[in-house]
Amino acid sequence: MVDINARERLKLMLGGVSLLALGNCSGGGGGSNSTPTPTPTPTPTPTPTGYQPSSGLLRNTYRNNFKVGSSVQTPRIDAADTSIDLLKSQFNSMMAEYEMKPNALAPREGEFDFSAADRLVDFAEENGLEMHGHTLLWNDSTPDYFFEGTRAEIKARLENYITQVVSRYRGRIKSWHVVNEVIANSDSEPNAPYSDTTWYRVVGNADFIDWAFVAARAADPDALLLINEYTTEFPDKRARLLQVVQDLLDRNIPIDGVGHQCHLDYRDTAQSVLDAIDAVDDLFAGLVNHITELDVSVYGDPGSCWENQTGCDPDFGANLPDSMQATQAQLLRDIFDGLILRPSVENVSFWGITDKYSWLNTSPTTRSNYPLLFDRNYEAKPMFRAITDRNYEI
Ligand code: 9MR
Repeated sequence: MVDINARERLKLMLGGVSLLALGNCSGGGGGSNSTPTPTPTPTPTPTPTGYQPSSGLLRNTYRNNFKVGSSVQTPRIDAADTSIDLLKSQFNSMMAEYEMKPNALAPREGEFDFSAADRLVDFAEENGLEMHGHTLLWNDSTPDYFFEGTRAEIKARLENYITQVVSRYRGRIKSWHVVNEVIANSDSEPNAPYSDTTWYRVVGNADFIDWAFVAARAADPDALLLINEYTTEFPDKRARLLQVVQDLLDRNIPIDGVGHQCHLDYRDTAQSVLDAIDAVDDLFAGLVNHITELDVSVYGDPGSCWENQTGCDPDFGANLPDSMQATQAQLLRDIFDGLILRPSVENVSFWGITDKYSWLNTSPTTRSNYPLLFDRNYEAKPMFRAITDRNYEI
């Protein structure tokens, strides 16, 4: 099937006639001695199919509360994809989906490649979008050389990396996800409350977290420094995260807030997300909360699907039930209704714009997913309407 978007459909319907010309299409006329011309059949004004949000609706709805962002993939900018028009028209914040990870910025020891990241930071500024940095330290997307050598060498390399990256964009990045996914999923994991990562194993303890925050603060004292984590909506995971944040604060490690990834699925509750914000607020007055990677999967897979792709929910294909869209929309509305009441929440970012390019179409298995605000034809979905229009009936 040829995939055309609303704008292209509009162009096709217009058949190359300009909108201005259509507007002036007023029928016959002419001088008194001219041969009467037949009244032309009026050309119907083309109406775009689907709902068309006004420019700025999403970001303006929350302008007194928080910025609304999305991750961005550079190839979409290169292709002038319609999702980039939506980014500019509806959002006021962005981050790189992969171009600011260590394997993109420093693929080989001693070699930096800032070209893609520079473009994204420039793009954000040119388009009035606040830029956020994702992510300085992660177990994934990190070249092996980062883990080689003695503990002192590993520390020096990490500090140098963070110093180079953060100072390059000093004053241009609002927040950095300094460490990503460093919290264990269960108390029975070997290094709980920390996750059992290569970082932990080569350093011998969790000191790499301290090194990362200290180096980032020195390189850009004005950037907000966050710990970014998934499933903070689960109480036991959250407890380990809070324990680690408390420990960092007790030792004066410079941390400014918590990033809650919020990769949700339709079964999640708004309360569980809001509880995570409240838990940070209750314990740590002054820390900010960001929602960093929001999406709502239409699948409620068991752990085995993530571990070895067994037991995954069956593919909806092209036939997503309306009831599922309604469930997602209600969940998102309830979350946003709660977030606006919580002033520590300064940024709410989605992990993408259109379902078409979501990571969830290939993770944990290849399947059509529908987790974002815009559909594969770039039209705003019930989730978008639920969070931008009080009167929209879900
Ligand atoms: O969506 C991202 C995907 O395109 C990348 O290939 C992958 C590896 O770099 O990372 C994905 O984003 C992850 C994010 O960086 C951290 N939280 C989980 C996200 C989904 O895996």
